Amino acid sequence: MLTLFLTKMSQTKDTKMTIPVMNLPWVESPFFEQIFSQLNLDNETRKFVKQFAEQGYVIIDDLGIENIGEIIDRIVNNLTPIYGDKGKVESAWIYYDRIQDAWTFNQDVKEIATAPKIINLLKILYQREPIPFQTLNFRFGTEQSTHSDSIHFSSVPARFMCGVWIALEDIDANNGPLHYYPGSHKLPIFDLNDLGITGSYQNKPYDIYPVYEEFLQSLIEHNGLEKVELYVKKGQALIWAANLLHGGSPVLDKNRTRYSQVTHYYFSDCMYYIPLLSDPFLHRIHFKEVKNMLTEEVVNHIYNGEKLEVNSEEYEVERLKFELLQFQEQLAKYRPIAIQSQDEVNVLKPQLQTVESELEKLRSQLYNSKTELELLKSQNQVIEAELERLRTKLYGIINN
Ligand SMILES: O=C(O)CCC(=O)C(=O)O
Ligand SMILES: [Fe+2]
Repeated sequence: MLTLFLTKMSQTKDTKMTIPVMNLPWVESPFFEQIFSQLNLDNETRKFVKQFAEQGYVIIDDLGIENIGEIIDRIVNNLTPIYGDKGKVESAWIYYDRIQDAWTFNQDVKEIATAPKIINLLKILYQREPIPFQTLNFRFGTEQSTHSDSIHFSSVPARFMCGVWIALEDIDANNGPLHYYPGSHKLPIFDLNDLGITGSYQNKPYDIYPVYEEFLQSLIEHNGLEKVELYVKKGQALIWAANLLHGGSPVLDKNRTRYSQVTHYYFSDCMYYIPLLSDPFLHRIHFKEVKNMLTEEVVNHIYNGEKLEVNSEEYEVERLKFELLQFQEQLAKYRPIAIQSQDEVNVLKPQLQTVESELEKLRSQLYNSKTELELLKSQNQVIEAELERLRTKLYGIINN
């Protein structure tokens, strides 16, 4: 099967093509129809390419792997005991029902992710070397809201990324099928900056992620996009384009599993980064270290053919510096207030002391007055008794 045919063609002098060679996957090129019409492809390839270019996805009935049924059963059996854990296992991450990069310890997962048939199909679609760089294994439907993988994994030039999703058991409406919106890959790629949000240096980017998800829902409604759920049999697969909107539908039957495996692919000769955490115009790009499963090597970042040194840790250092700066700013803001408060305390303290001694004086005056009052009261009683005695005496005299 023809794979990397396009570069050769566009370089051939005697070709009729006068089509600009663009920094875009040819299946996403504005010149796709012209390129396509001039290529001599067999019918099967034509159908495959056209479906992907127009719809942004294609369903693959078999991965071309012998004993695929046994391989899938082994994956399910071997991963089942570790689902539910949380933590890092060598280079893999287990997060309850999601295992990231099981390919690093499970040969069967890797075999599916690097299946030669898929690699060849991706070469046809992208005309560059596919780089399988991440696997995700799920045991239940993810119920993940609709998104474009382009906000998580992007490239320069854009759109050199895709996902391949394989059913590890039969999927129907009840066990949380994958869903997607045919043709949505043709929309512009949106990131947080398009929504007026600065995403870089976020400590918890997923706190702001719902804003993006809600935006996509509005976009879908506004464009009248149609949702399709993927009901496939064990072993069938779906390839989706970088910007195809997709997600996980609700799990209607909570007793059902939905074993599945996704591989994310980049393509050679690009720069790779995470838009969700980047603001290129603030010089903040979260470059991604990309390890190619096929070679087990970290790939080069390349810009227009030129290899660039990219330090993925630099971003983290800069982010921490930024955080420190913010702390310092807060400190600078509150310090004068604190100093002022201290000054005020210093002024108020003697005033308080004066008031307190005054209060003490008044208190003792009050005490003295009280004793005086008691004294007068008892004198008064003596006088009144004397008066009463004299009064009685006087009445006695008068009455006699
Ligand atoms: O499997 C799913 O439900 C969604 C997976 C997904 O969105 C992805 O791996 O990019
Ligand atoms: Fe995704």
